[in-house]
Amino acid sequence: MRELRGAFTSRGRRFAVAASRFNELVVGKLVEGAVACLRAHGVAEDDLDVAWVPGAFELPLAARTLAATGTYDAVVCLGAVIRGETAHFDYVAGQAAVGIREAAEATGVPVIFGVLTTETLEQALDRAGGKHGNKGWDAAMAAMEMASLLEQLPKDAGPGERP
Ligand code: INI
Repeated sequence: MRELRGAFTSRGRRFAVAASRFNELVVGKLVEGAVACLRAHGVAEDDLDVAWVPGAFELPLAARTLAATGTYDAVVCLGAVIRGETAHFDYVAGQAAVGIREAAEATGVPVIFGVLTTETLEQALDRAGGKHGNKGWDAAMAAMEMASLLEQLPKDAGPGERP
């Protein structure tokens, strides 16, 4: 039996973060967490790009475009959809989730779902460097783990086209 696990040392790897400006008070903290995590694990400044989109609904297209360049080992999507602020919470959150999964499947590049979906702004802040940690950091960890794991998997096993 072989057991395969992704590693978190990421020196030499390249990552993109797609972040939404909507609820930027929250998302800015998620970005800080993700960037701090990637730097702490050896990712160089030149190997890290952050692209801002208007809202979480736009994350899938940006993520798919970034992933399809073949430049990045993984793409981290960061956003915050807060139910209290919108009647179309379910559409925005649902479409972001589906689109982010599809971006990964279409490209074969890990695209990580780091979108908070909460009832209130307070709950979102709790998860963006507050009492429940920073989900941006967690999303970056998932990106590194998946980049490493995919490198170990047979190259013809996955969907999409690996760059
Ligand atoms: N976008 C978010 O990222 N979070 C939200 O909570 C949100 N609300 O509340 O509506 C939101 N809406 C904007 C949406 O993502 C698109 O940018 C917009 O509909 C244009 O396509």
